[in-house]
Amino acid sequence: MSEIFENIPKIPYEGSASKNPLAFKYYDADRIVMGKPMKEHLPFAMAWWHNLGANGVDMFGRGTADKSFGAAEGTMEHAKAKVDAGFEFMQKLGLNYFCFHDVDLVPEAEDIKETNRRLDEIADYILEKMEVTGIKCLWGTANMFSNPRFMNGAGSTNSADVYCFAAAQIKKALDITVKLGGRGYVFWGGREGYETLLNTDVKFEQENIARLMKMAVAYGRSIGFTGDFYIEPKPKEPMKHQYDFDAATAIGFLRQYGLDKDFKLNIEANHATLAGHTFQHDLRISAINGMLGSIDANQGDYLLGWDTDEFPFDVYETTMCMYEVLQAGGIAGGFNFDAKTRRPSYTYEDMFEAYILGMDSFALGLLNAAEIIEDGRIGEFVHDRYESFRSGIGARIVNGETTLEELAAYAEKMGKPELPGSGRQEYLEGIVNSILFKK
Ligand code: XLS
Ligand code: NI
Ligand code: NI
Repeated sequence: MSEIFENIPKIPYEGSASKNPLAFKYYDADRIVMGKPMKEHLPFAMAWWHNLGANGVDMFGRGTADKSFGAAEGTMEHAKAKVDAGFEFMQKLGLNYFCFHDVDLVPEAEDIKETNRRLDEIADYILEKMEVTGIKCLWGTANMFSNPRFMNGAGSTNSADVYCFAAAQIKKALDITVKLGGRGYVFWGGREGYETLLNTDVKFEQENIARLMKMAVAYGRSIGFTGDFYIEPKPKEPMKHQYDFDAATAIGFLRQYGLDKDFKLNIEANHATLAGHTFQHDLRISAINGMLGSIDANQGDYLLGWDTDEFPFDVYETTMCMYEVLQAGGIAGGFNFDAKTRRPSYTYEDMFEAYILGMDSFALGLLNAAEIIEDGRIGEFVHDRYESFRSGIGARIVNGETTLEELAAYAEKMGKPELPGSGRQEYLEGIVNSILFKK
């Protein structure tokens, strides 16, 4: 088979002094960090939709990038050309995983039976490539937000017929995910929300979403899916208000409907910041609840209020992300680059340079986070900050041995507590800088 990215070699690691745009500066797959090679800490995945589909189209203009890969778009030849391009791309970058929506793989037909036939055909084709290359599937999902039928959502729609259509898509997407050995299955509820409460029964819609997820879990387990289901929280866009607002909201929902044993979260950086949180915040909330499943690795723009899906560049962010991941003992999922090149970056080289940036930013994040942990000053500070709860009245509170009356009596006797000790934020931020920047 002829090469698609003809002038692009396999991307080597050359170190931080390298000026070669098509080389890794920090991502050294086999370098051992805290006892494990980088590639195991960082199971990177290619997002089929952005990398092989997004052509830079926006609300003001048509695409700038050619993603036809030599075939007419909307055909099965094109679907196969995307597979060829995708596997060549992943191999050249040393990416070991990919993620997909059903409609990223094949053009949707008028009749779902025909769409499903096409999905079977492409899945066989992908499987052959997986066997030859050793590349694996990180997760699959069904696109239940683009087609006009989903204008009012999928699980949250007012139409029982549309709900059944959503079920059919999930069933098939699960079949394909299982066939390709996917580690996870994602629900991103892009249109599971509302525009106005004047026409919406929120309670009913949320219950219906839970019913659909329960059926998905039952079906998935019945066909041998042993991985995690994920909710990918996002507060808004495309809907004004989305039900899976952030990690805390999604965890509450999963627990309320008894879905928390089968589900974890897929945390996307840009979604966390849209919710008014840091990326690190949503990772921490997921991790402490045993819900940190996978990561959509991208970044937003603090000046723009939408999901810009940029490639990770901000090394403070990737450092804090990896600080959370290392402390959580790693993740069962991976790091999916749910990111696209900017509209004026329309060449094949741009596609590679974008992934190199993202992978290098996370490699730097990993190295920095490992050093912060090994340095120990920050961990020790946090530990010491709660010292007053390790003995005396504090220890008795933690052990559940006190009553409110007793604490009130203790306070009265004490008179006035001392100030709780400096938080020393500036000192701690200085430690982070001294680890990040060694001039
Ligand atoms: C959109 C989401 C989407 C999910 C998969 O904002 O990030 O790409 O990751 O449906
Ligand atoms: Ni997103
Ligand atoms: Ni995403």
